[in-house]
Amino acid sequence: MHTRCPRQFSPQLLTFSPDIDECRTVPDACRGDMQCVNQNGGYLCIPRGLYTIVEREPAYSDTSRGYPEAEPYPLPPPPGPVAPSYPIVSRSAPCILGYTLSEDGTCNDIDECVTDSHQCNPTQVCINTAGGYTCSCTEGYWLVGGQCQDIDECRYGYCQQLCANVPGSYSCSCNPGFTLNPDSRTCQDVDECADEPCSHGCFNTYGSYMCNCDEGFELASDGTTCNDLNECGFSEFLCQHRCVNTPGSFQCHCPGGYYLYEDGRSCEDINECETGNNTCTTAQVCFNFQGGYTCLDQLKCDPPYIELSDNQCMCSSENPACRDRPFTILYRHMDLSSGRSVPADIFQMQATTRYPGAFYIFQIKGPGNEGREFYMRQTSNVSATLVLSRPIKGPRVLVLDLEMVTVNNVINFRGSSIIRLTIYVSEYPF
Ligand SMILES: [Ca+2]
Ligand SMILES: [Ca+2]
Ligand SMILES: [Ca+2]
Ligand SMILES: [Ca+2]
Repeated sequence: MHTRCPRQFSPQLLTFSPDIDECRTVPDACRGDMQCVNQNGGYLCIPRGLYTIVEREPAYSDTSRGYPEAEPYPLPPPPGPVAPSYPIVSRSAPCILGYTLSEDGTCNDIDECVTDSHQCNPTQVCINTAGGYTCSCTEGYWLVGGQCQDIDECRYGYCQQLCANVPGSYSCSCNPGFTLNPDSRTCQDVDECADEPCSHGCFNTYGSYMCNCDEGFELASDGTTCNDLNECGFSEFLCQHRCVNTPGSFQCHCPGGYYLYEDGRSCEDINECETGNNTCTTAQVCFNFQGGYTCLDQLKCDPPYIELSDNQCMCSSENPACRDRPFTILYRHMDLSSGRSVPADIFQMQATTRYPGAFYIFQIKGPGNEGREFYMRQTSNVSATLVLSRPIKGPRVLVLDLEMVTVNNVINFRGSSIIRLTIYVSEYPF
């Protein structure tokens, strides 16, 4: 029988015409894990392992699908064989299978998809081909047992972090601290520090970030703000006198009469007599002590005493009024820190003249030692030490008369002299 169909549309003639094997000639005809299967007049890309041999026209084509071709992921086991579909046509038709005779006598391809003469499964999509048709699955589905089933992309690790499978597709998302890349699959760390979430320092980390604080601050429980450290609360010994907390630091303060030493913590007495920052007149003598100073008036000896030197009064033995009075009164000044540990030797006195056969008695006389903070300890025949025996609290000014009695029994002599010691006790133990 003669047909007037164009030669190139005749499947019978195609069978005999030399087909080009694109799978051999075209480099990378199929990408990824797709296997190239040569066809008459073309080739197919199908997932590897599904078919080892494809005969004639396959019952389905997967070339339109993007996933398995683009992404080399493992695939499920191959489905069962699918019967090729051909339209049923009358043997008496003048055209070959799949073609129909038109009014002008030519054979035209039957669009089985339009004429509804295909046998594609309802889940499948019919694609018309020259002389036949194929049943295919839409994107996101694959053929399993003749049915198009959703590909569970999550099962095959399409997403780097979080995956949600949906019919025909999937969607990736990321854990907190990550953002989805433009490829919609991989995730990248968010640089949270770019938004300056920390009140002080910020360190970006993979999947998170960390705040830190400047010196003198500590991280609050919210992990981002910094609270001042109250250094003064750490130790009461941080400052010698008073600690004042400041944001990020602390400051030591000293009482009046002191300056803050260069260590920033201890207090040193201001020597007002040396700095000149005092109110003493030229007639007075400036006496410095811990935390203050005093101006000593020029010595005036009360009669019958007469002035012997700048700091000593004398009562002449020739003066009857001087009988039973100390021969000399020597004026001395010293300072003493409050709370000084006891016992402490604080003052030494010594006989300056030694009479043959004489001995000496040292004692504290008069007011000034009512609290019995002091006693005299004789250290030799001619010397004694004033000992502080009880803690003493300032500010106080004490005046002690330290008496040295000279006794000479050979010549029946008894006389005394006094050191009038003024002690300035500071308010603070420094
Ligand atoms: Ca899916
Ligand atoms: Ca981060
Ligand atoms: Ca502080
Ligand atoms: Ca001073």
